[in-house]
Amino acid sequence: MEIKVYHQILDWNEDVSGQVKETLKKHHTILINIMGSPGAGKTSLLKELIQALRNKYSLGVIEGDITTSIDAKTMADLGIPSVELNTDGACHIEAMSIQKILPEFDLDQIDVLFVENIGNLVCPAEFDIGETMRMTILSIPEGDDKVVKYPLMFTETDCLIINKADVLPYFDFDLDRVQKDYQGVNPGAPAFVVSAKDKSGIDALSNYLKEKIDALL
Ligand SMILES: Nc1nc2c(ncn2[C@@H]2O[C@H](COP(=O)(O)OP(=O)(O)O)[C@@H](O)[C@H]2O)c(=O)[nH]1
Ligand SMILES: [Mg+2]
Ligand SMILES: [Zn+2]
Repeated sequence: MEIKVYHQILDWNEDVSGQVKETLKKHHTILINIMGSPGAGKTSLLKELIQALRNKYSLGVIEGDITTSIDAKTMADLGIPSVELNTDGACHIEAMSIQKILPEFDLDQIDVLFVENIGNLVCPAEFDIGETMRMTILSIPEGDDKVVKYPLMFTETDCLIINKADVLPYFDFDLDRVQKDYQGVNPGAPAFVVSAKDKSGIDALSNYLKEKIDALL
């Protein structure tokens, strides 16, 4: 299948995220911004969430990548409308690019549009891309000090997903510490411990998302 590729636009326009929000609202589409380090499991979890949600909602995906179409192809292979946003090396996505890509989707037919942001724990959190909600993924091999080291990524989000629970026995990763640190920077926000590999915790996460989506749609 041929993958449509867009290149990132970097003209600064602070009104654009507001315009994206307006467009999405008009079409009753929710945009979910998925953030986390390279390799945290963004694509793997998105695949699981698509399977869990696709019977109830119509879905679409924008795959941010600095060069390749690998993740966009994964989504297209699942039969989900999918467009790649190629940032040509840039380390985050901006709203201008989302605005340009939206016409690729028949938004009246899409309830939830996922955006897999560029793998990076720093600047994606600084840019409002017009999203309705954000999810931050941290995986166990990355270490349990990341919430305190990269606070913005954990403050400016709606929920934390701690992925790769299946490898917890092999790492000195203090789950309680991470949950506590997260509550410290983002009080009351939910955290989910999951594994995209053995599927543990995926039901709880998808039930939370269904509740959120139903309340927002
Ligand atoms: N053991 C384990 N490996 C995982 C899990 N989730 C993802 N991976 C692996 O981690 C690597 C990176 O995953 P990917 O979804 O591409 O991460 P992304 O770069 O954040 O999109 C791949 O080799 C996945 O198979 C998990 O829950 N447990
Ligand atoms: Mg990926
Ligand atoms: Zn950046």
